[in-house]
Amino acid sequence: GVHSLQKPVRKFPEGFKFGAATAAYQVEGAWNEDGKGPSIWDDLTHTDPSPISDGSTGDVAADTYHLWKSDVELMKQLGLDFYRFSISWSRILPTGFPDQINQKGVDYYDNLITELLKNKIEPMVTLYHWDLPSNLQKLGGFANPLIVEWFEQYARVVFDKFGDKVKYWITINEPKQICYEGYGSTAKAPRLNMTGIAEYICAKNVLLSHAKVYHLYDENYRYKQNGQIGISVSCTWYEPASDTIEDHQAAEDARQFDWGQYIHPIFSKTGDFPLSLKNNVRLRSKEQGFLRSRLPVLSSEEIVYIRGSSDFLGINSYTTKLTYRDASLEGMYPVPSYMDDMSAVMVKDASWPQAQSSWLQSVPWGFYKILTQVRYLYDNPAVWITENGWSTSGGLIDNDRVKYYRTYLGALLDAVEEGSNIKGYTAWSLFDNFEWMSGYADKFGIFEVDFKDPKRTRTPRKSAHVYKEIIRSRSLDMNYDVDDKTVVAP
Ligand code: GBH
Repeated sequence: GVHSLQKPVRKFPEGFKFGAATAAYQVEGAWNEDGKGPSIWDDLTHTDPSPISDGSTGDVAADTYHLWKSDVELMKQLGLDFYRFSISWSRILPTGFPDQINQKGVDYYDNLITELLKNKIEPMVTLYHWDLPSNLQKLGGFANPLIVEWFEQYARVVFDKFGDKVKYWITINEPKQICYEGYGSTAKAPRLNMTGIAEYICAKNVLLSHAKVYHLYDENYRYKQNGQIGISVSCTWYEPASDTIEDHQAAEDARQFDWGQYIHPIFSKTGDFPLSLKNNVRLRSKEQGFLRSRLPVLSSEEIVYIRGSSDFLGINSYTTKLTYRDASLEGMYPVPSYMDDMSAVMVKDASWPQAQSSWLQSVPWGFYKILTQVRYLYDNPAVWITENGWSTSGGLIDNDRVKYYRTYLGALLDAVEEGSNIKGYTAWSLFDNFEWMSGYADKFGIFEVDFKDPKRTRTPRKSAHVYKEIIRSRSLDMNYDVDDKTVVAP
């Protein structure tokens, strides 16, 4: 905002941490090596690749399964304080269950973690970033309430193996994307498309799975392992498209569906799903002839069990949408469905800078509003920005990405200066990777990866040089410049 223009060089607070992130299926490759079992993403890409824009798979991806050691060297050169990555559940437990523990999978993560620590880079580990073991999906995945036990059993193995070395845990990456995109639509595996039904069953089960593993850690591991555990929620800012009450309500509904659905039960004083979400789904369900709301009830025990079950809030934030209400659009969404329950229309603004990913526009003030709302609504929780980043179609001179990072970090500093309790920031992504339905076409890396090269050569982009300087100086200098020649021909 205005502040960033006033001060060309701004310091980050004492102790603020900088990291970069990846996720197992998006970077590891080695999909069936050394005893790894299949996941729903192996199944999707192998059985019906048609929804993937370039027909690609994560079979090899950025090959971090083999390149972890030189990758840590790159992270060290970049100066990262921490590296956020996820564990592939089926690499550790090929069947999904703890009857078989795959020692080679354990060794892989153990080597990576040990190498990170040797180089003074903290591991921040996500337990689940969308790659459910295939067997568990056959049993219904997150639509089966037993997922809570399965997830706990998996987490137990992980805490036992790595908990002495890992001090930052994230249970689940982006519950809404798991539930709405995977179960309530076809946007992500398992593409269940049980609109208006499965995404809400999933929401309850995801929240309980998260809370179960939080309590497991809190009661059985924290006293000896002394780490912190939280959840990462994707937060888009929804800005009313006009000043009408209707558009303000539409934007508020969109926020509560998108992230309030998951943050409110954990971080609000009262717990439970947000009232507006409960009301919207209950009214629509009734109109449609359902005997109960399609949004499952959380019992008073469950509300208490979920409330407070996080040491910090992980925020993944990328963009902003204009939001309005339009009664004439009745019939636009399937019935029943999440989109129909929300009945808000979300659009882009042609004046905002556009990334390679169609959904992604640069709106730093929207990021500021997210951070301010979270501070206000949930009593200023400890926040880690666990993802933020920009996609291009390629190239090493990524001035648009540099600008995106700088302006978003400026917005973050605005929020910090107003009191937001933000502990750290994570660039998505360290490497170009398998960008889900966009395959390898949307490139998010601050390091380029050459996917045509069997060696998967990595090259730092201009943004990596700029990020390195931000980390080194612990400050944001809008005038710091990197000569393009040093980027292209180092
Ligand atoms: C993250 O999700 C993921 O955690 C990560 O794996 C992924 O690679 C990264 O972002 C980049 O995509 O506006 O209706 O078109 C980001 C989640 C994805 C949520 C796009 C909103 C747009 C839906 N966001 N999605 S829409």
